[in-house]
Amino acid sequence: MAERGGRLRVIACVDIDYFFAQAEELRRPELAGRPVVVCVFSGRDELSGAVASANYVARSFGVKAGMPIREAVRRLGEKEAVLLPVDRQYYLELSRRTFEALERFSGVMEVVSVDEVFIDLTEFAGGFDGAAEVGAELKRAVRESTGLRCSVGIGPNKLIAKVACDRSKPDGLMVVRPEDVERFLEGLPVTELPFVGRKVGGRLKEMGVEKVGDLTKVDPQVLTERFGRSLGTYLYLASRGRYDEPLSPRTERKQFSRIVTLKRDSADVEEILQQLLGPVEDLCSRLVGEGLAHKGVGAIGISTDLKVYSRSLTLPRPNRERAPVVRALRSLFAEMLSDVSGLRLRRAGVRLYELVRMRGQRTLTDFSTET
Ligand code: DCT
Ligand code: CA
Ligand code: CA
Repeated sequence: MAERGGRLRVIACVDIDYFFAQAEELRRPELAGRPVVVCVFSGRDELSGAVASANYVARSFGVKAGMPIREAVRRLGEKEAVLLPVDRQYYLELSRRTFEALERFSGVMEVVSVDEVFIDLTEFAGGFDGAAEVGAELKRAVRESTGLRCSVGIGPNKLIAKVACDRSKPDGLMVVRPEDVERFLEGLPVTELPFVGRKVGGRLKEMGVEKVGDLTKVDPQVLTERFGRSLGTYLYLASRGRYDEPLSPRTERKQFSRIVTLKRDSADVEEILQQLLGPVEDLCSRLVGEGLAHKGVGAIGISTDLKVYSRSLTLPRPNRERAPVVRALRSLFAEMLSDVSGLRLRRAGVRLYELVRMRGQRTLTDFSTET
C-alpha cells in the first residue's frame, strides 16, 4: 500500500499544539491556567474580529479558531479571558526554529503551514519498529529549541500521519503501523478525514455514512456520482487509508541521514562507529544512486536521558566514499563525548548534507557542481 519503489514508507506529521496561544503562554508564564485567546482584531470596534487560536482552557468553554471574538468572550463568561492580538513576527520566528530543529531528522520535509510539517522518516527511522522512538525525539527536539509542545502522528502515508497527529493532541505521539491502518480508520467519524468538512460530512450522513468504516462499504461509482470524480476518488482511497500522495518538498532534498539504537549504551567512539558502518555505506550508495555527493558530515547522539546532541563539519571536497565519513564521525563523536562530561549514548546517527550534484563521473576530485 505505502510502497514506492518497493520501499515501505514511514511518514510523520508534526503539528504544534494551539500554536499562537501556546506561543503567548511561552513568553508570559503568568498566563498558565487562564483562557488565552489570540485574536485578529478587525478594528471596527473593540471586540470585532475573529479568534485565530485558543488554548485548551479556552477550548473547554467552547472557544474555537474562526469564532467571532465577541462570541468567545460571551462563552468565557466572567472568567477573565486573556485576549491578545496576533504577533506574526514572533510566531514566524518560532516556526522557523521548529522547522530547523526538525530538519536534522530528514532530508525530505514538506512544510504544510506555519505550524505543520510532514517528514519522510523512512531512511532515518529504518522502519516502523524505530518510529515511536524517533517520534519522541522529534517532540523533544522541538521542545528543546523552542519550548513548544507539538503532536506527532506517524503512519505509512501523509493521510494516516495527519489523522494520527490530530487524534493524539495535545502533546501526543501516535504510531499507526501499516497493518493497523484499517482498524485505526474504521471507527473514526468521517469528518476526521482531511478535506471532509461539515458540508461533505453532512451529505455523507444523509447517505447513512458516519464512520470511515461505513464509507468503505459505499460503491465507488456512487461516490463519484455524488461528489464528482476527484473528491469521490479521494473518499474511496482515503477511507481505506490508501490515499498515498507523495511529499512535495518545497525545496530539493538537503541531506541523507540515518539513526540506530546502539546494542548497549556507550561512550566508546569505536564501538559507536562500528554500528554506523552499515548505515554510512548505505547512505553513500544512495548518494551514488542519485548522482550526488556531499561535503557536510553530521554526528547525532541521543543520550540515555534522551537529549539530542549534534556536531558537524565540512569536508574539503565533495565525497561519496565511506572512509572520509567514518573519519569525520570519529572526530565528531570524540568531540561530543569529551565536551559533555558523563555523556553516554543510547542512539547514534549520521547525516550527510551540503549535497552537490555530480555531472559525469570522471575522477574522484574532478567534480563540477551545480547551484
Ligand atoms: N489559524 C488562524 N485562523 C483559523 C485557524 C488557524 O489564524 N481559523 C492559525 C492559527 C494557528 C495556525 O493557523 C495553525 O492552525 P491549527 O494547527 O489548526 O491551530 P492550532 O491553534 O495550532 O490548534 P491545534 O492545537 O488544534 O493544532
Ligand atoms: Ca497546530
Ligand atoms: Ca496546523
